[in-house]
Amino acid sequence: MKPDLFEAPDYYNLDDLLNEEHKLVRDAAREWVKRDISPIIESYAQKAEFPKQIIQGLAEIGAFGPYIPEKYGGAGLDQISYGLIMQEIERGDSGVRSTASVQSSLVMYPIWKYGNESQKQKYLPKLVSGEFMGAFGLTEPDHGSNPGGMTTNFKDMGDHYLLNGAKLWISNAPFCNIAIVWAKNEEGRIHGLIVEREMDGFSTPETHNKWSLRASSTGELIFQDVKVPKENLLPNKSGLGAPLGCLDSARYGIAWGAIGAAMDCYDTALRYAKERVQFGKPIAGFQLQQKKLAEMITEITKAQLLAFRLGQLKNENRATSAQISMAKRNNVEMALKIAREARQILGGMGITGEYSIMRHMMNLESVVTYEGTHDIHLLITGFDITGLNAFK
Ligand code: TGC
Ligand code: FAD
Repeated sequence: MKPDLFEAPDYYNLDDLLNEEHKLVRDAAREWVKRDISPIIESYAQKAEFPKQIIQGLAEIGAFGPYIPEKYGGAGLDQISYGLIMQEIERGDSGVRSTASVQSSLVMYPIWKYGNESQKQKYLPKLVSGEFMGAFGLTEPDHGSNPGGMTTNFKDMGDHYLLNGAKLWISNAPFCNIAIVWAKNEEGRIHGLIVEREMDGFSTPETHNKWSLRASSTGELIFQDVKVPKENLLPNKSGLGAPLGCLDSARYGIAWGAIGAAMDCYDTALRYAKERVQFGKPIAGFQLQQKKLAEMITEITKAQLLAFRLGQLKNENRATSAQISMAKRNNVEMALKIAREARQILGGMGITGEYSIMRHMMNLESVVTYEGTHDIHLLITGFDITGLNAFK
């Protein structure tokens, strides 16, 4: 792969809106990606393997639960810092950002928000440091966009719960130490359970042959009469709103992360277009290529503004789920379109692993599907503005 010459585009001087802490956190993540991700990521994606050695570095740049309070080992950062970290990591690779998103928003967040004090003390510091890695099991083979229909269930056996069922498409599953599993009790109410790898009857087979997120490890969570101690139930929230609340946090991070992938594609295409000579001049001098590049920077700038404003609203606890859906949907679609256009600017070179663009493009096909598909987020906006629910 070519050396990482990335220069972040900031067409509207958005840096002026960031405070010193934001810039420090962002720059540390940016440097780490340049040093520890860019040189290795292509080969891990080619061999479809998660680079486990990066877990320590992710912990050191604060990528695991950056907003978790210091008393649980977190950095206590604000939501804009969280977004900036996701942006920088996804500039390197969406799969690496996935690992950090799941750990932060889908494992630490529910323990922090719905767990009791002893669960927080037991798990959060180990998740912050990367000693424990987590997975989040919501999706099932027959229930993807409609998680409320899940069939994974647990029965009260007096001194423990008995868990049965299966989850599919679970990021981090093959190597997780714990999984937050959403399952129905005997009354059909959804609860979150903390399932530990060592529990008998729990297995996590890996999903192979993905063309997307190849450097991220994806698998199943299978529960066959798993005895879960009663103290592993998250006591402070139940119902579908509990997992959906975690998704709000993860979708917010993705809205920022997608900007990183788009920035990398744009920056690569701009540099290439200025260097590549055809018909006696750099292809950047042709109007058709300028149109592509000008539209890219316009869309990136709009996405940056959307994410920044959403971050302000999140910091004030005023961001609605529908606003988060709009940003996730818009920014991922923006990044996917930019990846496709950038790939064309590089001509044949664009399909090789010498450049990051094709890997970003393939990754974004997952990002546009997980955490709520492009269609589902449009319907969430449709419901919000009309008051009419297209899901029912
Ligand atoms: P609905 O009846 O509308 O709602 C059920 C209850 O949930 C509440 N609610 C929310 N609460 C918090 N945050 C949200 N975003 C919420 N949206 C809804 C709602 O108020 C209600 O509460 P209550 O108290 O009245 O019961 O539910 P529905 O069954 O009609 O479904 C709605 C729909 C389709 C929007 C939702 O189910 C959905 O978002 N589907 C998409 C599924 C999805 O996003 N799955 C993601 C799986 S995790 C993943 O992909 C991780 S990838 C990680 C990575 O690698 O980065
Ligand atoms: P389906 O729900 O079957 O949808 C298929 C198509 O139908 C889509 O185009 C969808 O938009 C459309 N559709 C569905 N319902 C409607 C409707 N009402 N109106 C119009 N169109 C509709 N899940 C987890 O729980 N944890 C994870 O860690 C996780 N990681 C993932 C990692 C990867 C790489 C991938 C690919 C997925 C991951 N997922 C995870 C699962 C992901 O959230 C689901 O794939 C996603 O929610 C869509 O579900 P589905 O694939 O079953 O598609």
